[in-house]
Amino acid sequence: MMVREALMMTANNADDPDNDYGWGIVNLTEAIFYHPEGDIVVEHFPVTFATEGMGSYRVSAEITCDHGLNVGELKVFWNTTGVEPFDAIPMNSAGGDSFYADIPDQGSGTTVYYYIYAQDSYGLSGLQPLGAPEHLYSFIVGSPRFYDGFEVGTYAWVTGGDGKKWGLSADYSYTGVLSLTDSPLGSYESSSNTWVAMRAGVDLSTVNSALLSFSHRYKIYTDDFGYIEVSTDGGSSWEQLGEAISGAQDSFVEETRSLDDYVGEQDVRIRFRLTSDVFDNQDGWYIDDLNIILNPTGVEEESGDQVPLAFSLSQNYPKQLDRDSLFDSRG
Ligand SMILES: [Ca+2]
Ligand SMILES: [Ca+2]
Repeated sequence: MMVREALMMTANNADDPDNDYGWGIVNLTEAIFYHPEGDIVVEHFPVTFATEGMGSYRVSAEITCDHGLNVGELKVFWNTTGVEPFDAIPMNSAGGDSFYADIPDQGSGTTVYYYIYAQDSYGLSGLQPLGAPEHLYSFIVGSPRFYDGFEVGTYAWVTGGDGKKWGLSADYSYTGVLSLTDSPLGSYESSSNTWVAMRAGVDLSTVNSALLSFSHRYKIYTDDFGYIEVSTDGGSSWEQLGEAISGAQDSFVEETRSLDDYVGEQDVRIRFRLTSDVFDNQDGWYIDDLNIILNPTGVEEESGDQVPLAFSLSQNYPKQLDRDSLFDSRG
C-alpha cells in the first residue's frame, strides 16, 4: 500500500472527493493505521535483547493477508550500516500466522538495522516499518533495550479504555516528527479513562537492573491525571509506577522511573493511562523517545545503583533518529 493512498483514503472528504476540497484534511493517526481490505498486515514487536555470543537474534512477526500470503517471499532484510544494500533472510513458519528469521550473531556495540518484507498471493508486497528502508528497526548488540521514538507507527502498542484513542501526533515531538499522545486531535474528553500499553513484554529475568525513561510534555487539568503503570502478567493487572502526572509542562523534559522492583520478571509491560473528570478538558499528554534500558547480569555497573543513561542514550541513535536528519525537533 502506498503512503499517498493511506493519506487520501483516511482524509475527511474521502467518501466524496471533489474539485474544491479534494480528499480533505489529512488524518495522520488514521492514515498510519489504515489497512485496506486485502492488505498485508505485519505485527512485529522489535528485537530488544541481543548480546554477543547469543548465536542469533530472532525477528518474529505475525503476518496475515485476507487473500493469502506468498510464504516463499517473506523475508527479513538486515545490515549493520542502515543504508543499501541489505542482506535478505527468508522467514520460516513458526505455525499459524507466525514467522521468524534469525539474524546472525554480531560483535558487542554493533547496531543492527532491519525491516520485514512480505508478499501476498498476487505478488504485491508490503514493508514494515512503513517507509522502509528509509525507516528501519534497529537494536544495539550488548545494550539491550526496548526503544520507541514513535516515528514508524504504533505497532508495539495496543490501545483501550474510554475516551479518545491514543495515537500519533505531529503537533509536538522531542526527536523526529511524531510523538505518542492520548488525544491526537484537540483536547481529551470528559470522564476519560484511556490507555496505551506495550503489545508484548520485556524480559527482566536476566538483568541486574532496568530503567524506564521517556521525554514528555503535557497540559493536564489539576483534577485529571496521567499514570505510568507496569504489568508483569501479560497486561491482566497493572500497578502504578511512581507519581501521577498532572498540571502543565510546556516543553519536553526527560522522565525516568526505576524498574528494579521488577527484575526477575519475564514479561514486563508499560502502560500510559489518562483519566479525567467532567471539568476543564485540556490538550493532554505527549510522550516521545521511550526507552527501557536493561543492564544485563554479568555487566559491571559503573557506579551507584542506577543504570547509567549514557549506556544507550548518547550514542548509536536508531537510523530514523539520526541527529543530522532531524528537521523538526521542538523541545
Ligand atoms: Ca518521535
Ligand atoms: Ca490533545
